Amino acid sequence: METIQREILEERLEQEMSALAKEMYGKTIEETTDKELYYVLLNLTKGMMHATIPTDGKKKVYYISAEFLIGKLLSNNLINLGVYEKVENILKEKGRELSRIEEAEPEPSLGNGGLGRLAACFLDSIATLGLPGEGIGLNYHFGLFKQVFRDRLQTAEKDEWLEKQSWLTKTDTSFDVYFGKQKVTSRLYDIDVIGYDSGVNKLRLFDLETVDEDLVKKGIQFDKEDVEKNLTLFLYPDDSDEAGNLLRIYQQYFMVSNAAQLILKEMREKHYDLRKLNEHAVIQINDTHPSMIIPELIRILVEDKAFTMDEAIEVVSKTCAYTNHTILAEALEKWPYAYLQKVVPQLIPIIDELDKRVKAKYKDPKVQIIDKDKRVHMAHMDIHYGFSVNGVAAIHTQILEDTELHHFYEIYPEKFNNKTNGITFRRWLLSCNRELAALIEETIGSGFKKDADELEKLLEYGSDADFLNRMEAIKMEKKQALAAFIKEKEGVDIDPDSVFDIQAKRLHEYKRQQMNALYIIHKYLEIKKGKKPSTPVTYIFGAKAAPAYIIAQDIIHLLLVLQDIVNNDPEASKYMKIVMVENYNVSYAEKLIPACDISEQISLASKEASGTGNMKFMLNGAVTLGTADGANVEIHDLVGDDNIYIFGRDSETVIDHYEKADYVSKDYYEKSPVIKEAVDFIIGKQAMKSGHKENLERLYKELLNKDWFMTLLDLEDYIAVKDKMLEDYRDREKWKKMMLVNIAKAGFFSSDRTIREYNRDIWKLN
Ligand code: Z2T
Repeated sequence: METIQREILEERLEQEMSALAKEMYGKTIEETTDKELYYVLLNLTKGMMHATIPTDGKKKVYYISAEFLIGKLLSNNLINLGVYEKVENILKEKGRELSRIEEAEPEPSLGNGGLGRLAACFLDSIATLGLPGEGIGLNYHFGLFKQVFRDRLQTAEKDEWLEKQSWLTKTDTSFDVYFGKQKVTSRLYDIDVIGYDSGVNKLRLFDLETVDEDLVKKGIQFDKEDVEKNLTLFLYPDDSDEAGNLLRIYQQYFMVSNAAQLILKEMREKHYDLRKLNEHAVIQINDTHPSMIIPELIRILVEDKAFTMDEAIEVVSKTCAYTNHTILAEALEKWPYAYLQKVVPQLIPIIDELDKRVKAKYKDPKVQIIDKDKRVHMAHMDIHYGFSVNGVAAIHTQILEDTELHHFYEIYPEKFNNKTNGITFRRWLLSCNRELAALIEETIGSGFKKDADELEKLLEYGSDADFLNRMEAIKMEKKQALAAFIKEKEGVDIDPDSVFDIQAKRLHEYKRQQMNALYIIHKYLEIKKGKKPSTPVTYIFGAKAAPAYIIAQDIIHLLLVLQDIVNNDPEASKYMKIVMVENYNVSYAEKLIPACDISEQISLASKEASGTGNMKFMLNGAVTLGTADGANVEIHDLVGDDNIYIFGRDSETVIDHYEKADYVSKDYYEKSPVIKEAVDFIIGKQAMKSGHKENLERLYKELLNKDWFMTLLDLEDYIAVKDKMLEDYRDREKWKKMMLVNIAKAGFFSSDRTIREYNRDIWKLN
């Protein structure tokens, strides 16, 4: 019965596919180009009508975020619709390879890193759990930027990802948005968010029809003042000058004004009582970029809906919840009051009122919205005028409560809660590692796809040689595939028999790619002195640096210089290779992660709020080399001491160093010949030959005289633990068991679990 039905569906799918190809291109499937066939599948998928998740009479969550790093959608949508294999089979019979067709899809460039990817995983899980909810954000024409290496330096170009035919559907919805007296008109585009074996939600992306792509001249440069033409060109425009800061405020207000109007329109259409807004809507504010939704909603309720200020503040406060994603002070938005006055004068009376009420109640300068320098602390507004504040990993929330937001925690202990991040296993296992998913399914059944905790059943196979060998063989297959891809894309030969040691994440000093670089230098120098490593290692990096973040660019430069030196050294390259991949993005992550042996999670303890790459690597059988930071702490708790490599100072020690201001990097440099030698290499003759003096000297001085993220503090421990890890890698039986335990214990990090917790504690949708 089941097979018959499947055959019928397959036959119908094939008919529709062929009909579409004929209609669109006058060709048979066999005759279409890869790109054409991608468009056929895009339209086929968009046309597969699936039940929208019902919202009537229910509360709905609005997840507002500056980023949605959704990745390519074709294969994930096919998987979630349950037709991936069928489509793959149909194509195979016609001599076509679905995985090749996937390459023709451009990756949406609507995010930059963890925060944006988390938002995308959350949308997948919200839909999969059948919860009514949607994402609201902006449609950036050129996204973050496309990274191109020139002369071993990062350069930024516009990322032209938007095509005429895409997953976006233009809607009739459009709103007027006012910046003081200046009016612009928005346009809403929707993307279907297809749950796994479930219904469909929507991602709502606002754009501006007057945006002029020709405004972008060289690289990513454009006139920052022409808001009507530039508003939705780029995510996170360079904010190193005033115009850039103002533009970010314009973007944020544009996003939340549209969001507020969309939400209120829906309330009106459903005849809901706005005085009970909080019973019908919950707004999750994803870090502080959307924080202006609070004063904006209050303003609309007071000005247009005849609410008193008290009433408006009360109902909005019961509707909005805030997620904090960092404790880095410099990343907490504090807009100069004068900037807000200039961009959104209509919000000023509301912000003044909110601030006045706080000042009347609390004298502590640390909890004020407007500080003595007339800067508006967006997070402070969220905490006072929202009902929930959450961190994104246990240790992160603990630090917020104990240290960073302690004064708020004392006022509102009931608002604070932890929601440890998660990842969608549909993309980060089923889609990116079909081979491993199939092995797991064959071994423990398919239950893990809906209930990730079932992965624990794998623990029973810890002594099953057949299972362990097949798992190991899949890792090798994935390493070979990655090696081929890297050869094609980067032109670098790497050996799948070497250990793949991968650090892939945004470039930031606190994440300490520079520490990894110093390790590599140390190993290189050892080889040059005649100490040959017993295990060849391929060090792989993927990272974009913000164009205004100078030191981050210098670190990329160092990595590219090391790649040049080491890979071209016939003696050293037998034992080590370095690849800094160009334009790391979600699609690249999907190739790197399944092929990884060692997952580098080496942030300075206390600084990485959670990390989510750490979870993806673990799920795919990599072993973590990490500090006791973010979600690494929870990974450690789950897998135990024997299945993870933890090194470095803990968060208490680090916080103590900051409080006492007693960390002096130069002391560590002078005390340790190993550290000195590695750091000196940065400005040595060899590095200078293929690198640029200015960049390398700046980085050297930064490490020696500042090293704000304490690289040298942990370097020796890092070297020792990493060496031990590489030694253990040679014990294949031991390593395979570690892989198994990591996969089996990853269930906790399913974003389905995270979303269930958001719903249980914050959203309360049903
Ligand atoms: C971001 O990706 C993260 C934090 C931010 O703080 C901003 C951005 Cl764009 C303002 C990351 C965290 O660094 C990472 O630890 C965390 O896993 C991720 O957000 C999702 O919570």
